[in-house]
Amino acid sequence: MFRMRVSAISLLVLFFAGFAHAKIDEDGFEPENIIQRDVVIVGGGASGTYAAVRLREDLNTSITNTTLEYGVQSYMHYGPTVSFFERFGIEFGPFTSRRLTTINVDVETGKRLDYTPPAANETTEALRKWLQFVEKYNDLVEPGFWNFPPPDQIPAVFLTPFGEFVQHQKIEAAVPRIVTISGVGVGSLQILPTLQVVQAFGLAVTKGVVEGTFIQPKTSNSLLYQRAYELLKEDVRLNSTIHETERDHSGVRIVVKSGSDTAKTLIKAKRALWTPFPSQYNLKPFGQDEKEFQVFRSWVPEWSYVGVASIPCIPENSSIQYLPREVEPSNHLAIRHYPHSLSLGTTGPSGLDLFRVMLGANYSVTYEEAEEMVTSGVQKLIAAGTLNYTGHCEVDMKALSAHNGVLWPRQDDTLEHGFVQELYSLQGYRSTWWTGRSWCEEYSSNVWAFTDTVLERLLKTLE
Ligand SMILES: Cc1cc2nc3c(=O)[nH]c(=O)nc-3n(C[C@H](O)[C@H](O)[C@H](O)COP(=O)(O)OP(=O)(O)OC[C@H]3O[C@@H](n4cnc5c(N)ncnc54)[C@H](O)[C@@H]3O)c2cc1C
Ligand SMILES: *[C@@H]1O[C@H](CO)[C@@H](O)[C@H](O)[C@H]1NC(C)=O
Ligand SMILES: *[C@@H]1O[C@H](CO)[C@@H](O)[C@H](O)[C@H]1NC(C)=O
Ligand SMILES: *[C@@H]1O[C@H](CO)[C@@H](O)[C@H](O)[C@H]1NC(C)=O
Ligand SMILES: *[C@@H]1O[C@H](CO)[C@@H](O)[C@H](O)[C@H]1NC(C)=O
Ligand SMILES: *[C@@H]1O[C@H](CO)[C@@H](O)[C@H](O)[C@H]1NC(C)=O
Ligand SMILES: *[C@@H]1O[C@H](CO)[C@@H](O)[C@H](O)[C@H]1NC(C)=O
Ligand SMILES: CC(=O)N[C@H]1CO[C@H](CO)[C@@H](O)[C@@H]1O
Repeated sequence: MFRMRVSAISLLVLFFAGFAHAKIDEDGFEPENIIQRDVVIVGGGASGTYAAVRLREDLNTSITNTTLEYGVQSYMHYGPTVSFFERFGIEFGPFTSRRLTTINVDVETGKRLDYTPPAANETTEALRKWLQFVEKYNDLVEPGFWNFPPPDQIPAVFLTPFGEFVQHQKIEAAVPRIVTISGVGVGSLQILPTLQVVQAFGLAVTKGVVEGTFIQPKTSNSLLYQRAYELLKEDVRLNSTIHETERDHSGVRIVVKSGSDTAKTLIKAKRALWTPFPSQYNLKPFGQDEKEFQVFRSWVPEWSYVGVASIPCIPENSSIQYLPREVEPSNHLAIRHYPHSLSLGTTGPSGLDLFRVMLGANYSVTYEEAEEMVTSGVQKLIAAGTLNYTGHCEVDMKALSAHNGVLWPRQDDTLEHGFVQELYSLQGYRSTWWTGRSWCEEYSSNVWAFTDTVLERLLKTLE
């Protein structure tokens, strides 16, 4: 992970003083601690890795990079996905998921809920309607929001609260599938502008579900990233911390410290490409100016954990869904009407009692609290007699990782005041380009397709 440390004073100075006066003193760096590149990429996840491979290998640019992390479950047959796999010799096949028996329980008590989910044919029917909707507007949002209409021309449906939209279109039956796959809207699904649900569940992913065309690497999801790392490693600085940044129209200068190295390194690049989610915490040492701060200041934080736990008391091949009681008897739209969501589903291999843990919350949750929420969730099942199991059940968390993030601001009139245009006006501003899931639809394939559209524009400015 990439961690940031920066003093409040340098933040104030960078923030308020702008960049007319250089503050990073180059004379303080030994020549071997100065790196000069065309592009420095911050963040080595899906979009950062993709951009690095494309820039250095295909677009003949020199880069400097930071972290690399893990992969996901499945991918869409969309954009550059297949060619990116092929480039690294990643064999893939159709995605198959395990058949699990769902047990819906009350998130507060662990008691089995009297909830009837939509029938499979109803879900399919509703998803087809959603598909028609996202297909109609796809050009406005994918790849990326470059063509998004100005405030007075935004389609009204995008601004409609999702709950109203769903009722009007009578597509309630699509809701459980949309939220299970995307995790969208914890605590606020019904009031989200429909546009934000489109961002979380757009055309490519909907097609993947309706047509059953998801793919997955044959060996592992991380192989792609391992091979990309092997290829790029000369230009990668893992576990680095940004200390200070100066950006202006002529280029960027970033001071980083890597791992346990004591010396700081000065990276001078013509352009920066930022890929992590743009929270105030992440951006602290990146020297936001007033214009950037106005765009990023009021994004909505969201807490999310994914992990694997051994839970011997839950029957194999089940999926426990913790839902608010309001879903009874068949109120699909209420499925996220609770400040957190939790699900536990068998992962296999058989006999090991392993469950994938997915936890989302609209309030701050630490690692310790996340673990505690899982353990107490399991104890509730036992106390409520849902599992036909008495006695102690030892929950052993094997892995747990945070996927927290920030979402677009949610004040009623944000979109109507041209938020999307203001966001995209930052592209190229102060020699800085931006990619990653905060800028487009949120799946790997979408992020890769969008990254190509950013690189194309970035490179034009280097000509
Ligand atoms: C539980 C879960 C399941 C998912 N399943 C799927 C799936 O099946 N299929 C799919 O297509 N998509 C899936 N996704 C979405 C997918 O993970 C994202 O689309 C993709 O990772 C987004 O890429 P990104 O580059 O924006 O962000 P990331 O891949 O998260 O990369 C951001 C990188 O920046 C680093 N970073 C963070 N902060 C800083 C900082 N301050 N400075 C420097 N670096 C920093 C991070 O460590 C990370 O390496 C899933 C997501 C989650 C959370
Ligand atoms: C890549 O850049 C180098 C150095 O600028 C140049 O010599 C080389 O011809 C370029 N290659 C391609 C394929 O553009
Ligand atoms: C789903 O199937 C049931 C019976 O199998 C049928 O009554 C119902 O009309 C179907 N619904 C849709 C939306 O096709
Ligand atoms: C979190 O979700 C709850 C339940 O839906 C809601 O009442 C509350 O306002 C949400 N909080 C935030 C900060 O969105
Ligand atoms: C990252 O760097 C810190 C020191 O800044 C060190 O303690 C830690 O072990 C490093 N982690 C990895 C994975 O290299
Ligand atoms: C769970 O499903 C797998 C196949 O996916 C099967 O091999 C296994 O026997 C099942 N376990 C139980 C307890 O039914
Ligand atoms: C518990 O037992 C009841 C009655 O035999 C059964 O209907 C139910 O499915 C069992 N629950 C689990 C989780 O196996
Ligand atoms: C371009 C760049 O920063 N390259 C560096 C990547 O990281 C390795 C190891 O820290 C350095 O040796 C490279 O110089």
